[in-house]
Amino acid sequence: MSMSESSTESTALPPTLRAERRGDVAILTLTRADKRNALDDATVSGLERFFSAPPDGVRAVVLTGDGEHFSAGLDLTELSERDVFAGVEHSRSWHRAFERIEFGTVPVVAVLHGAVIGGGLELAAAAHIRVAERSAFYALPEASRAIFLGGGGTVRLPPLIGASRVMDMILTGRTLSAEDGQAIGLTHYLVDEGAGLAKGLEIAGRIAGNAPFTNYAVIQLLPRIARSDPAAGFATEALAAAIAQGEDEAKARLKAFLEKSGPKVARS
Ligand code: 1HE
Repeated sequence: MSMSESSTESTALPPTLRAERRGDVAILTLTRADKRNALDDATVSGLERFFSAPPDGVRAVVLTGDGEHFSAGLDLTELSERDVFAGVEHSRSWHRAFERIEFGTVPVVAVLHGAVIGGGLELAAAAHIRVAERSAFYALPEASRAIFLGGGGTVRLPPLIGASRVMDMILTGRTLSAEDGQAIGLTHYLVDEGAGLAKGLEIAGRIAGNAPFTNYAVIQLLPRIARSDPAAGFATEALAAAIAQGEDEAKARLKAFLEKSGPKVARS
């Protein structure tokens, strides 16, 4: 049953977003294929609402797009009407929405194909895992349009691929293929055309099987520890480790392993 039939959360979504449920995984799809899933204000605010309060029982989200492209980025038709102050507020609204993805309550797997451009790449960078079909291509064409990144890309992309590569992408507008993206760590999983959603669901299903607190601690703490000084990082890690091991779920899973009923780690 789709969530639009079963819960009130998604009734608040704009028509450019569709939420569905597969057990404890939600699929959130950009549905504006006729405009190449360009991100307008209503869509960005819908993303913020969805990720601020994922439906009850959802333990991971797959984020994808209808049509030939994941997202052409910022809806350029909305740009001409903004003055400077409105532009700052607009960028901040994207920051709020994407912050709810990166630092939300559940891990997010982005499934990418076709254009992953500008704000579309900033959106993908806010997800925790990226699956790319071979058609996916990444670009930051802001400079050629005489604008600037505004969806958090200057913050989120450098830790992923290095400030120097982001500099090159912005200044030259060059396009990276899904394979290029894999070589530099942007694409976590490279899959054949049409295989992205199945792979994304498989990964999300595995993630959903983790203890919710561990997933939460990973998405909340890992990026912050990576940006902090090591001494603060070690202290934060130690506290998280102690909290996690005190959870009933951890006790049960460790007991299961010691009693030979828990899973072993398998070779890849
Ligand atoms: C759009 C947008 C858009 C398409 N805003 N309407 N993003 C860009 O600079 C990318 C601009 N788009 C493209 O380069 C191409 O559209 C694509 C490579 C993504 C796809 O090409 P194609 O040939 O499949 O589609 P199309 O014919 O170019 O576009 C189909 C329709 O979508 C068309 O509208 P129509 O009414 O003529 O049918 C396009 O106008 C519309 N469309 N992309 C609005 N982006 C927070 S700051 C972030 C800053 C940025 O994101 S900058 C990057 C902006």
